[in-house]
Amino acid sequence: MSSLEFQRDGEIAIVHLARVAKRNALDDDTVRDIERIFSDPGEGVRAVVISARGEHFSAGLDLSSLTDTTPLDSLRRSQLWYRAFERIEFGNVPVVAALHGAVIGGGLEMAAAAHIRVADTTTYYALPEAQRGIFVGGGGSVRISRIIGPHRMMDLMFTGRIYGAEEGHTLGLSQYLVEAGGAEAKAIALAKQIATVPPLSTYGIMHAVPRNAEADPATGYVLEGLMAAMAAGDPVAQERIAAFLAGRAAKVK
Ligand code: 1HE
Repeated sequence: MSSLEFQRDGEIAIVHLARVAKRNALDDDTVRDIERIFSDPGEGVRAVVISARGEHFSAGLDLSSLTDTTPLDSLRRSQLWYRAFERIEFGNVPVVAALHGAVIGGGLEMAAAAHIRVADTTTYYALPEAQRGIFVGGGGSVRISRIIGPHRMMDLMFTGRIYGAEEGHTLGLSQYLVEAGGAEAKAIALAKQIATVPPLSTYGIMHAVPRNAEADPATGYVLEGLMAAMAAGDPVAQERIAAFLAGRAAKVK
């Protein structure tokens, strides 16, 4: 693998962007590797952390890909990015992104596909595409605008505005904000906790929650009810409920 590192730690896997000399700018090979890894993170993997080597999470699209490009080349690249980030969002396992430094352009589009984002205080967010005369092409106008709202996204794109870690956190770009250098450790701890959620509940959280947020309510209730019925009938749920009723499981305090 050219610019990604893959490590196993029990039931979790840790993927590092490791193209430090180019500030983890995403070239086609890297995005293909992301598609491949997240399509099949490995037998027994129950959660994945995506983190980055160096001072920055990612400088976004490798802008050298755009020299001598045609509209069709760019369209094909977007299709590749859509497939890769769809594998993060709607693959088999939850993904926790550990952010630090620059989370720019396509780097933010990739992070937006993760289920949980942990940022440290060095993190900053920007969408400089339009400043360069281009446009988001990795799903950002769908995913980022859902997180922060289309008007905030328009502001970022029109003005080149940068959000710091605190501001991004307030707007939902991260669910956790930790001290400088602490994002990866926190992401790993969260991934290990997430790995204990039984598979049917995990499936519902990953696949039903975001779909139902977009669905008409009547359809959403049917999907949710079916998901709840499947999960409750699973032996692992029966065991866990029995354990609580017998006083053997943790209380919610
Ligand atoms: C790059 C890229 C890149 C760095 N493509 N080569 N993204 C951007 O517009 C962000 C552009 N990058 C930056 O603003 C800065 O590089 C950083 C703030 C991220 C880091 O600054 P710094 O001072 O630590 O590093 P540097 O000296 O700017 O960069 C180190 C090297 O990485 C240098 O190459 P070198 O051969 O001269 O050593 C840079 O040219 C190279 N580099 N970023 C290519 N992005 C599917 S649509 C998505 C569209 C987008 O993502 S647009 C956003 C593009």
